Amino acid sequence: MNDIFLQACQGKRTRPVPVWLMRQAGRYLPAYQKVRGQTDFLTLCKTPELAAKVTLQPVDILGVDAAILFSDILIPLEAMGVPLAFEEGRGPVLEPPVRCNKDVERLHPIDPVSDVPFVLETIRILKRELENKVPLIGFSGAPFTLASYLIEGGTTRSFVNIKRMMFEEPALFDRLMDLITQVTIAYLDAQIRAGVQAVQVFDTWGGILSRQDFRRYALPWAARIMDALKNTGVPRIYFVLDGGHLLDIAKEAGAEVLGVDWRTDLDTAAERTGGNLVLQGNLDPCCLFLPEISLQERVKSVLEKGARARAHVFNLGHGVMPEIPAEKARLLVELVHELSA
Ligand code: 1CP
Repeated sequence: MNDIFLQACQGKRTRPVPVWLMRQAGRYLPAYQKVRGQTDFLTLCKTPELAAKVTLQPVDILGVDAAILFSDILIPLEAMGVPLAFEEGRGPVLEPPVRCNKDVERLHPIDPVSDVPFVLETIRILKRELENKVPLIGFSGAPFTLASYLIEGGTTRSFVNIKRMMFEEPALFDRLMDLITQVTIAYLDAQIRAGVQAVQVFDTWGGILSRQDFRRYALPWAARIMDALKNTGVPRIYFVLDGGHLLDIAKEAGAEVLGVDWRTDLDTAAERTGGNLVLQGNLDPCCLFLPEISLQERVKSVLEKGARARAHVFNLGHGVMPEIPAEKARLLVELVHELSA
């Protein structure tokens, strides 16, 4: 079994450095587009044979050192009682949004076995088909990020509704965050029981907060999730997009691996977190538009800076974009392996 990803998560400096890519399954891959051409996104997430198929595509095509379950962070929110749709060009829509006491009252905890059986079945299929070739990563959104989708009703630029609830009705915000956290713990725990070998918690919008507000309105619930999963022995990765100013605080959540986006160099990140954490990242996804020779220089630089951390898992600083040529993503994986061998 290729377990360099798990070894690095546990703090071992491996040769080569393991690499996987956030959103490694997706529209930049012609093989994914072929499946998506016949199925809408939510149906794809809810059809275990298809979700497993697209999960495996980047493992075969790119040669990455880990697979990540194909699903979406918004799936458990639908199971909590908020209708979810993905509209072409508009992104996710969660309607009606959660804004007042009555809206929070309508939400309910989930039993993953009966409410999201397709996720657990996808994991079981993947465990069979991967035959331990590479480890399987499970994931969830972080409570602050999930709350932002619930309260805003979709993607936002201003975050005015979530911040309004934080500041006008902190007790209601806390109650909503408690419920989301309870759901997320049950959801990740079920994924681990079904067989995932690491989990990543995506805090895509945590980075919009100041240090003071991140500590009050995001960290406690992320920390509760990490703490609840501690005894599973499965490595926990916490990724806060645009979180360079928050790294030392994010560390307090207790995950063994911190994801870092491209805005903060990994040597700086290692310094800010005391040098004893495993770091994951952090090539700017747009560097995949560079010609090979320049891409090679960038990969070298990320590897050199990543060597300052306790251990390093190579990744992009955020997800692969649909415009990236699949061949460049494959080249990236090859370069990481060659240059860190
Ligand atoms: O058209 C399509 O095929 C749908 C595009 C797509 C895909 C491929 C969406 C819609 N989600 C996904 C899969 C997905 N989402 C994965 C799969 C595993 C992998 O990495 O290969 C993962 C881990 C996610 C996680 C996710 N979904 C996040 C966190 C990570 C990140 O990118 O910051 C977020 C914020 C979402 C919400 C989401 N899902 C999809 C869209 C368009 C959005 C909205 C993003 C936004 O609000 O700007």
